[in-house]
Amino acid sequence: MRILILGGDGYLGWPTAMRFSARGHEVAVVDNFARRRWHLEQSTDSLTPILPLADRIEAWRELSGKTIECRIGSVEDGEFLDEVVAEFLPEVVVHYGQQPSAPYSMRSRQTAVETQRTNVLGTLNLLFSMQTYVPDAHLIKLGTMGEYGTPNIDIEEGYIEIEHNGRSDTLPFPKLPGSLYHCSKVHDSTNIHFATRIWGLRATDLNQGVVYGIETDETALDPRLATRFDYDETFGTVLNRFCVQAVVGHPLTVYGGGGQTRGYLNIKDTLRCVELAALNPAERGEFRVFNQFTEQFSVSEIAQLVQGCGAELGYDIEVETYPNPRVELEQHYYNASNQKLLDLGLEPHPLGEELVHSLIGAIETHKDRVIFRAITPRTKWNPGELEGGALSVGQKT
Ligand code: USQ
Repeated sequence: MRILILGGDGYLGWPTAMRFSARGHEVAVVDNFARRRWHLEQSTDSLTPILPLADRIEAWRELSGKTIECRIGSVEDGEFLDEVVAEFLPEVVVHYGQQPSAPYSMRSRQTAVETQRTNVLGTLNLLFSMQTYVPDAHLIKLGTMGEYGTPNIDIEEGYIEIEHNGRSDTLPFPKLPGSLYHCSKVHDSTNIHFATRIWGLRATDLNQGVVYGIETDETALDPRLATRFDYDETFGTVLNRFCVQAVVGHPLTVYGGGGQTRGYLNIKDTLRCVELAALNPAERGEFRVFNQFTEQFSVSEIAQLVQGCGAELGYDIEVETYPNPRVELEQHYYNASNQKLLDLGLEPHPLGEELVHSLIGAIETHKDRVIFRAITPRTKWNPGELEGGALSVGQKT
């Protein structure tokens, strides 16, 4: 297949590009290096040294004998996207080209506007480019489990059957996003669903949980193929952050009560899920939603796991409760369905001691690159510190 990957220089985009290329697909990547720029602006960096995109692609060609095409530009630029889509004529578009951080979106009005402009307008541009040039292509969009929030009912995969005043219908599952980043993903879902219903496009929204891990089959081939690994308060996800904190002797930063429960998955499973979606496309006019995670954990459970595994490796790890900089429920019901990807053949890599040990080992290799100041949480959801934030609306705990 001809597969276009937007955000192909990122944590997930680069390994995905190599995976499809390794499987013999024709791959082109698009990136505007926004993630590298955001790091530069806050004087932080990936823990793993990463090569410039052109050098990574060259290293991949040298090692695998396969070519990955590359276009530099922004998804917010509709003319650029039209050119890329019209020229490459993809059969599958994998869209990771977004601002992915909840804290970044909550830092200021400027970063919130940038997040929604990049994410919402980028996806809208893409929908128009696909409608015009490749209406039969399959859009695989990275959504987020955070679109649903933490409702006091079971979370279904995208839709819920509702009975109301004696009538029933299957409708989009209600959304309670927990940051302006998560809101951008909800807006995207609405626009994509619209484009499938009205223009007959085909799309799969992968509502992904929190991703952890550093290694995929392809990144392990050579250090030049490494993907980025963020641990700073803005772009680092919780398990990756805790493992770095363990190695550098920083107390684990559990926000608030630690009962916040989310779906999690290994980066290796992300690649498999995207591959399964590509191999089993949605129908014309179908907006398919898969919940993309393999297990559920609370933040405290993640901290305990890292503390225990670290102890076995000789680390004396403290777990510290930080005043929660976010407005989120710290004790809540959480039970989300994730059956659809399993039905397509996903065989999860469960989170356990082996993974944490190998993650800590990989981090130790780059320990001298850790920027200590980047770890402490600083971005508050509500700088005014109002009691009982708006997120409690609709919650019964
Ligand atoms: N948390 C801590 N301590 C930390 C960092 C995070 O207690 O040092 C807590 C947060 O308060 C939150 C949970 O851990 O309750 C998860 O936070 P996270 O930063 O790992 O993940 P999140 O902000 O939810 O966002 C990440 C990705 C995002 C993706 C999302 C999936 O950055 O792109 O959409 O995970 S989900 O969480 O299901 O919405």
